[in-house]
Amino acid sequence: MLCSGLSSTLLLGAAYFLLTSGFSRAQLSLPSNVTAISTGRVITFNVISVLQLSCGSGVMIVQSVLYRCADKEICSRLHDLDVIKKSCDLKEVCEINTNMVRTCDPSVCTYLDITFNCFPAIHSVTCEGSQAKLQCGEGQVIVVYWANYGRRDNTTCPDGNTAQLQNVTCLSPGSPEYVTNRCNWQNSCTVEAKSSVFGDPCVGTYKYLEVVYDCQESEATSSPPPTTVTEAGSSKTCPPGWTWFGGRCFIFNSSMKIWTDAESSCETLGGHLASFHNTAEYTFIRKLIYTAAGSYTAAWVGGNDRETETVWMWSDGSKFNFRNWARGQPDNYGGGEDCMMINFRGQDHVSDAGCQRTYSFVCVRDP
Ligand SMILES: *[C@@H]1O[C@H](CO)[C@@H](O)[C@H](O)[C@H]1NC(C)=O
Ligand SMILES: *[C@@H]1O[C@H](CO)[C@@H](O)[C@H](O)[C@H]1NC(C)=O
Ligand SMILES: *[C@@H]1O[C@H](CO)[C@@H](O)[C@H](O)[C@H]1NC(C)=O
Ligand SMILES: *[C@@H]1O[C@H](CO)[C@@H](O)[C@H](O)[C@H]1NC(C)=O
Ligand SMILES: [Ca+2]
Ligand SMILES: [Ca+2]
Repeated sequence: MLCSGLSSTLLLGAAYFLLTSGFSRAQLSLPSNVTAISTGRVITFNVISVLQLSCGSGVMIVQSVLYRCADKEICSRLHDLDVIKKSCDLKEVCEINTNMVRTCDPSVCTYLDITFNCFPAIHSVTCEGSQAKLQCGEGQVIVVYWANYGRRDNTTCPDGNTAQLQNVTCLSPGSPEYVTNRCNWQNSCTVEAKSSVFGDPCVGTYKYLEVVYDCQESEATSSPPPTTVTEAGSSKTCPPGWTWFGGRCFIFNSSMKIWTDAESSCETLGGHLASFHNTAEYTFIRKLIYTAAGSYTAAWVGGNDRETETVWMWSDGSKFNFRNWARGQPDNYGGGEDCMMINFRGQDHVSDAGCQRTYSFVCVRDP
């Protein structure tokens, strides 16, 4: 399949059309008065097969996907934009395999150019059967932009057996209204990710609730008036230097330590090495590192199987439900890898590593 010889002006027009058509089909949008805080662009030559798009803070909407081909010709396919939007829209970080999306002739079209906008919002994911907790900082209120109870890919909430992950077009159109009514203008709120609440849009599929929301200063929101915070402890603040997320405080420390010394260092500060229990927390921790270090520096977190091989625990004692290990991990390589690290070689990659290695680390504590 060779590239068409469209001029770049024509092609950009086409890309815009594809964007608007793909948009309504996927039912992903933000209110039109929410403005982008930044734009991102990833240009890659065809040597790279896995590409990460990331909004340092906020969620993305992919705008265009173009291949640049020999003799300055440009190639674009509806399919590619759809695939990338499906994986990335309204997420903070996403990974795409360029082999999956390449429909233009790879021998002629040697680089891929993706543009996206970043909007100020939080993307929360809660697996079926659990309770979503949306929470804003002190003096802030929740504004819900979008929600879906169902399944849109086969990698989020992978706990079900494979057959329960097959339907990736499972949408419940009533979700935004339900979550908005329940949570808007509150400082925090909880929503059960259950079919008894949303109805069952696809029987036999293991579902999850996604909510995209923003926290806005309550003074800035004129009507309806924000309700008073009644939930005890929901709006405590973090000590200086710590960053609040989902009711806990996190800090990145760039000093290189072996895992046990890193854990002791966190304990000295009233906490433990960080734990995470959903994609939002994991993504937040990566973003925290990126913000502090300027790159996705490799770091220790609290996961470990030091006590009993293959029985993973968090050092803060919270329930260990993590499963999205990097491919082939944890492998207890060489018979002695009992500590969890993230950002291996700067990648979105969680693995077990030898506890005597030294890495930077992330601590968590209560507000
Ligand atoms: C966007 O518009 C809606 C009403 O259409 C309004 O309630 C909301 O406050 C606006 N948001 C911003 C960020 O201006
Ligand atoms: C998820 O979908 C991809 C692409 O459609 C497929 O290659 C992969 O095998 C699927 N994984 C599972 C667990 O079903
Ligand atoms: C997936 O679920 C939707 C309901 O949300 C249904 O319309 C669709 O037919 C299902 N697709 C498959 C492949 O089962
Ligand atoms: C990082 O850890 C070291 C060693 O425990 C400690 O001296 C330092 O204060 C920590 N830095 C921060 C920002 O907490
Ligand atoms: Ca081990
Ligand atoms: Ca390993």
